[in-house]
Amino acid sequence: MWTFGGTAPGPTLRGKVGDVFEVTLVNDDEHLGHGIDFHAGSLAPDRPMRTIRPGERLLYRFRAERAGAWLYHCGTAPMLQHIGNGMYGAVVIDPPGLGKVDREYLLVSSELYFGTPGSTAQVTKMRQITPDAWVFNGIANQYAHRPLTVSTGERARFWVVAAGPADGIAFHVVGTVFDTVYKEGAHLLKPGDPGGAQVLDLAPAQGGFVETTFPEAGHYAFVDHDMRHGDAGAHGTVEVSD
Ligand SMILES: [Cu+2]
Repeated sequence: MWTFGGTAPGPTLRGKVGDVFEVTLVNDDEHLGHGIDFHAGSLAPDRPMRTIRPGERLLYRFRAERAGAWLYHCGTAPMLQHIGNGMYGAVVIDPPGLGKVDREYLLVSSELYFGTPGSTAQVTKMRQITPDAWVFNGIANQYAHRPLTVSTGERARFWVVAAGPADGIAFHVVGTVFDTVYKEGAHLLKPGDPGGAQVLDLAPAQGGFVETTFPEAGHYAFVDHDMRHGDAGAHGTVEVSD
């Protein structure tokens, strides 16, 4: 894989509106150029998003002017391969007045492509969107094996960012109704509203969060409700106990 800092997704950045982020990118790849593109800030891409060669470094400084769950990714062409090999991550900028919750999670969804990075076989899978798995936080089924844990009646917030590079997500938690949906910088639903929601739908590079409470003890699956994805790695479990 190609990564930011050795993991896919790369490190999560968290802050509030007005925060300034300074990131130093060092390209320690022996052969390929790489770069970085933070969706969370506005600036001229020319210098900060430029591709740097092996051994080079750059300083990327941006101010988070607006709240949201933002993608960052390598901006070097072909981005299908650079993102598809793991060069993506999330920046979470809290909306002003964001309420307290008992549990908070961040799930970055993506496709996972095995094979030698950049090989014809791997790139063919990327172009045809036939990944080896669809995953949350880089690993297929990891939260089925290690469930997220919540106590009965607790409020949980799930931040979700869709890294793609090709597919979005339909995030659903079996057995729950979302009373809060925040997508791309705006609340679609708040706890006092009469309606509820079942899915947070995100196109590639979009982000948001949902909140819900778990009414009783049990095992609540969370899935990408595009079942091609949910059945192939993009599912996990919330284990709720009294
Ligand atoms: Cu790259």
